[in-house]
Formats: sequence, C-alpha cells, structure tokens
Amino acid sequence: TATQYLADWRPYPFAIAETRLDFTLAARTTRVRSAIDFRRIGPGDLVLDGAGLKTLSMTIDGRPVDPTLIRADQEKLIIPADQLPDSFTFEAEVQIDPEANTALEGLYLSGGMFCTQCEAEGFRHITWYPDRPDVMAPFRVEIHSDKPVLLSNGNPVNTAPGHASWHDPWPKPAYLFALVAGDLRAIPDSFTTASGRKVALNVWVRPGDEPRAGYAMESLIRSMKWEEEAYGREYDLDVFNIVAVDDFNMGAMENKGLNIFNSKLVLATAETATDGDYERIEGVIGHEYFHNWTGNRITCRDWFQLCLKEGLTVFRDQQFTSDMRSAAVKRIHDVQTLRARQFREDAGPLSHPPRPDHYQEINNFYTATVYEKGAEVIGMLKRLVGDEGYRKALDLYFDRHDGQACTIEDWIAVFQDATGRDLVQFKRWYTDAGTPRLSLTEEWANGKLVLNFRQHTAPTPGQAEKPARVIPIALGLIGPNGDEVLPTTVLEMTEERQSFAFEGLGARPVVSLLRGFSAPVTVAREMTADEQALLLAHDTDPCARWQAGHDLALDALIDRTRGKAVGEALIRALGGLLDDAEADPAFAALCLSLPGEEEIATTIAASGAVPDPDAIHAARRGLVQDIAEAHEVALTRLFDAMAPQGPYRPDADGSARRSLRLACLGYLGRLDDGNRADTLFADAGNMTERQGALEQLIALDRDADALARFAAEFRDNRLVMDKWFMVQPLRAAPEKAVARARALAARPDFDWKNPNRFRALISGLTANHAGFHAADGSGYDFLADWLMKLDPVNPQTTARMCSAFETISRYDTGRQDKARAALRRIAAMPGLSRNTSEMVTRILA
Ligand code: B3K
Ligand code: ZN
Repeated sequence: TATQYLADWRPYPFAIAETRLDFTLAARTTRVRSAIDFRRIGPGDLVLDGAGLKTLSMTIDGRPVDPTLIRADQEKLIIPADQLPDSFTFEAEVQIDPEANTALEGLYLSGGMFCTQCEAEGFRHITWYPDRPDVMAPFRVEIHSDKPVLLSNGNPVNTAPGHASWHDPWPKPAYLFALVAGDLRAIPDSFTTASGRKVALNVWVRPGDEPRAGYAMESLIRSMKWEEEAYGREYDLDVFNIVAVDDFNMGAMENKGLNIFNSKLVLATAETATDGDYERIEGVIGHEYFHNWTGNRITCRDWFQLCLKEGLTVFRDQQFTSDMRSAAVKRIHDVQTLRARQFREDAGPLSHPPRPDHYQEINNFYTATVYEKGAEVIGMLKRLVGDEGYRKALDLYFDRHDGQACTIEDWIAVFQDATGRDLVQFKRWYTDAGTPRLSLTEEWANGKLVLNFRQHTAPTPGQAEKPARVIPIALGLIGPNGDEVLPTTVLEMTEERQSFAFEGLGARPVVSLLRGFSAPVTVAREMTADEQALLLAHDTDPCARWQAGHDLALDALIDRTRGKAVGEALIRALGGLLDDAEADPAFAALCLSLPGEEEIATTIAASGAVPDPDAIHAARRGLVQDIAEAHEVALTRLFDAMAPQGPYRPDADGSARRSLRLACLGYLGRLDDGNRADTLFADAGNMTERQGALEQLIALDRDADALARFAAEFRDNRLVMDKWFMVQPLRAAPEKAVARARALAARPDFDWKNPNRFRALISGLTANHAGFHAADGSGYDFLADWLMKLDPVNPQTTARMCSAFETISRYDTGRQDKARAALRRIAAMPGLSRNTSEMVTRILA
C-alpha cells in the first residue's frame, strides 16, 4: 500500500468558483449529478478522486470525457492539462448504493435515514471531486426524495414535498459536506448572536426521541454564547442543525451548519444517561460547534495538519467544560485521559507526533496524540505567552487566516508575530513523538533549595534522536507545616539539564511539581510517603494535590504486587481526606478512585519490570479491602450523606455527590457483600447510580437478578442496552471475562454491525485489564476473531480497535507470543483493509 508523505504535498492547480450537486435518493440506486466550475491557478493535470462510483456520464463544458482516463486502481480520474481550457465546468452523473455502504463512509443508511460522513476522505464515495481539504468552494445542493426532512449545509433556499435546495455561501472543503434525509422530528429553538443575527436551531431525532434531546439543545445554546464571550466569535449562517444517527463510526462530525452526531452524544434523560454521558454530550456539542471557526472557517491544508483543527478545538472544548462545571475536576479528568490513552500510545509501536509526516490511512490518525496531546501543546503555548498573548494570537489567527486552509507553521507564526516570542524550539512538540521524562533531584543547604532537572525522551518508531524541548514547569513550595512558601512559579526548561535555585527558605519545603499539569511529561523523582501525604493534605494546586495522593496510592499498589507493605501511609492519608470530604466531594471521589490496573501496569513497565496482570488485579483488590476495613465508619457516613437531595440535575454539584457516593460504595461492597449496591440498583431514580450499582454487583458476582431486570426494562433502548453489553465484560472477574464476552456475542441482540454495540462489548473486554490479558491468550483470540469478522464490513471501526494490542510488548513472552500470533492471523487475512493492515503492521513491527 502506498504511504503518503507530508513532503510530497503540492498545491492544487485549480480553484473552484462553485460546486452544484443534485441528489435523487434511493436506497440501492442513488443518482448524483454534479457541476464544478474550475479555474486554473497553477500548472498540472486535473486530478479528481472517486471510489466505488458507477460513472454514467462525464463532460467538460458539455464535451464528453474519455472514461478510460479513470484509474480505478488508484481511485482517480486524471485529465491531462493539455485537454483543459483555463476555466471550465466539469459535470458528472454517477450512481451509488447507500444501502450496501456498511463502512459508513460517504452516503449511507442508518435505520432508514440517509446520512453522510465525509471526513476524512468519504466524499470520493459520493462523486468525482478534488477530495482534499485545501480545495474549498461554496456549494449548492438539490435533494429529491420522498423522505419528509431533507437537509444539507448552509441556508435553506426552498423546500417543497419531495424536494429541497440548500446554499452554503462559505467556501468549504468536501470533507465538510453533509446530507440527511429521513423521517425526523425537531427540537426547535433559536439564538440571537451578539451582533443581532437570529439563528434557527434544531436538534433532529427520530419520532419519539424528542423528550431526550433537550439537554443537547441547552448545550448548543451554552456553546454559542460561551464562544462569543471567550473568543469573540459568532455563528455565521441563518440555521444550525444537529442530527442524531444510530450508526456512526465515531462521536460526531462538524459539517458546516449540519452537525451529525452519534445518537449517544445527543439523547439523554436522568433515567437513561449517566453524569459522564451528560458531561460528554455538553463537551462534544461544544466541540463540534467550535469547529465552525477552528476547522471550518479556517481549515487544514492537508491531513498531516489535522491537529491544527483538532488540538485547538479540544483545547477550546476543555476550556468550555471547565467554565460550565468545575475547572479543577475537569483538569484532573483530562490528565487522567491523557495518561491512559496518549501516554500509552506514545510509549508503544503506534507512537507518532501530533503532526505526523507520513501515513497510509489517515483515519488511523484521529488519535489521542493528535487530539489530546495537540490540546496540551496549546495549553503550554498559552502558559508561555500568557492569557493576553494567547488572546492576541487567536485574534490574529482568525483575522489573518479566515477562509484559508492552513498549516502548523501558520499557527506558530501567528504566535510569534502576536507576541514576539521565538518558537523555533517549541515547534518540536508538533514534530517529535514521545513523552519526555522529567527527572528531578534536589539539593538542600543553608536555606537554599537547588532543583536539578533532566529531560529525556526515548526513541520512537522512525525517530531515534530526541533533542531537548521547551518544558514549562509550574511549581510551588510547601513548607513542612503545610504553608505555601512559594506560590505558583513557571520555570522554562530549554536544555537537557538545567538547575534552578530558591534561596532564603526557613525549613526544607516539599516541591509541588507540575502544577496544573503544566506539560505532558512523566515525572521521575524520589518522594517519601510522608511528603506525598503532606501535599495531599495541603497543596493549594488541585492537580498537584490530587497527583500526590495518586502517586501515594500507585506506590502502595506496586509494593503490593511485589508482596511488600500494606500502604499504611495511604490509608492514614485517606482517613484525613474522608474527614472533610463533604467540603469537596468531587475531589474526595477522585482520590478514592485508586489508579486502575492498566495504569499500574504502565508504571511497572516504565520502571523496566514486567507487569503481571493477575498480581496487579489481586493487589488492587487487596488494597480496596484494607481501605474499606480501615475506614468503614467514615465511608458509611459519606455514602449516606451523599444520598440525593431533590430531583436529579446533571450539574457539577450533583455529579460530585454521586461520584463520591459511588466511590464509597466501591469499598463498602467488599464488606456488605453487595447489599447496598443491590438496594441502590433497585431504588435509584437515575442511571448514574443504577449503572454504578450494577457494575459493583457484577464485580461481586451477584448480578443475575439485576441484569435481567435491567434488560427487561431497557430492551427497546439501544443506547442503554449498549451499557448492559459493556459493563459485563468490563467488571467481570478476570477469569470469567472472556467467557462472558463470548456468551454475549452469541446473543441475537448483539448487533455487531452497529459500531456502538460492537464497541460496547469488545472494548468492555479490552478495558478489563487482567481479563483481556488472560495468560491463555483467549482474550487476544476473541478480539482477533471479531476484528477479522468486522473488517470486511467496517474497516474504520476495526482498525481503531486494534490499538488494544499496542501494549503487548510490555508483558511476559508467553502473552506476547499469543498476542503476536493473533495479530499475524489478522495480518494474513485475504482482502484485509488498508486501515487494519496499517495498524497490525505497525504493532507487529
Ligand atoms: N472531525 C471529526 C472526526 C472525523 C473522524 C474521521 N475518521 C469529529 C471531530 O473531531 O470533531
Ligand atoms: Zn474535532
């Protein structure tokens, strides 16, 4: 398969004045007529992309195009430059088959509704077009169909039964095209922008789902208002539509004026959605809306620049969520996600920079590195140039690049020009892969503390040399009595080794390091349990404070896997925390949730040892038991104190109380044999507590009644049944997890072609660390079997799930051999997709 290289990018030799599309929809035989007005702006042939199209006719200014110019093997039509006038209209008529489109790229059917997904390269499945993000055009779209609701991008021009036409005046690349046709109902509302433009808003759902779409609409309105306040950006069309679909490869898509969402990120009621679901809905509605400026008005020149729009838009949605909820909790959650997904990716065979310079299949690069690390890099930039510098740079970005397709170089230039800061070294964060390891040693004498830092980044695939990066290190100092003796100070590390001194200190303080998680690095430093406990009790920075408790727990857990100690310091520290947990329930809940098994394994592997999944599972269980026994009284008191007060509200305060309640339940279940969980499952009026209780019952192996009840109650709700499929393999005892997953997969309602259902079951298992990594290799084989089954149907979803194998080289040779054998089986499958083939090859390399 051909590898694409950033270095090979060349400008497209034509500009498009307008693109006109005319759809006559039919499940098996949709006709697409197109007319594209091209104008030459540079030398070269006319290259159009097209895949799986039945081409009925093609003309240039009315004269037929020779069909033998189609290179089907390359999915291209190449018309030589000498056959082209300087300005011309290319017209085509093609036929496509939405019903056969199980890959869910291009135009497809979901539950009888026509819908599209074009990013990254789906538009070529719809018609011949320059399917690259730097070719932008205004679109006119006609839709003929007997479906009652017919939508596309931009503003409606006219609608009559059986027909609709839309005009999108803002030039856009083809990946932002969208079309929806179906029997849909709207939740209507409106928003008046700061400059007085009235925008009609709709969230479109299937008939009957209207009562579940209100939160999505509220989130949209909050997003629109927030972006005006925080970034001074307004919406730019007369209408904004959101459509929920059941079959979708990812979360949602920012098509201009017509966002298409996975229904799980739209539909929510207290009875069917958890606090986590609500928070994600708000965050993703915001994310897609914010793309209107960072992605749509200013887009990417090529797909290597993906983090230009994704990193920035994630950063903005994180800011939005921290403003809507609790900034401290949001930051800690983001740090947890970054570590669990991005650090893991960066430490293995799939490691790549936020801006990669080559790929085979771009859909494999919608990763934690491009998204989450891309956002962290912007957070560092903001810290280095300050809030005012950031605002100036963003204003300049919108001003200078509106309507353009840009690069990371453009982005960095804007910061340099707006703030005068040299960012040559900083750019390495975009081009170099790998997580730097920051080590700290201290020297203390005569009131002077010297901090000696060293940064080191291990080689990653294709990048052996890792020059030093700019690392903003935010720190404070906490005196032995708990007082802060130095407030947050940002050190800028630019060398491989660098020392910083603090003088005139009375007693030796403890360093509160990497406050606010100021850089995406791992930290290596010696700390005693007492020092960690001091920070957990007194640090003024919530992130560093949480980190101290987390490290204390991690050390205790790792000691236990080695048969050592019992974690007395941790148990004592948690006692202090529980005493005033009511003052900050969210923080207490975060501290009570011990590091997960995957993270313990990662930490053991990073120290050069081989993690044993079964020992890790046992160690964690043992520590939970000891904490439960030591703090039964306090945990019981808090569990009761956090009972609901009044009706369910999906806000920060309510979810903080529920998270603390469930964290306590996780311990108490080890003492009461699950009786509280049983009662809570039966009585709770909201899905957060019900699902929490159910998970606990599964972990305690007394789930039969609850599962049956749950299934009977929610049989007809696909999204809730996805939870049912997910929690069983996830929470089952490791030795039962694979068997359970197998039994679930054999059920008739395991509708595996639906990406949500497939992911629920399969990733439920792969997230059960000791279950998936069963020593007999049964977890690996189960995953491989299902990936091989799904690949011919839906390569994109298959390829994404291959990353469950990305950590195999850290385990013992027995497990490694079994995992590699499973991967080789996938690699050898005839007709394997480019998506999955690239993933498996990289992991096996
Ligand atoms: N831009 C889309 C993701 C498209 C993924 C294509 N495989 C959603 C988002 O990031 O907002
Ligand atoms: Zn995005």
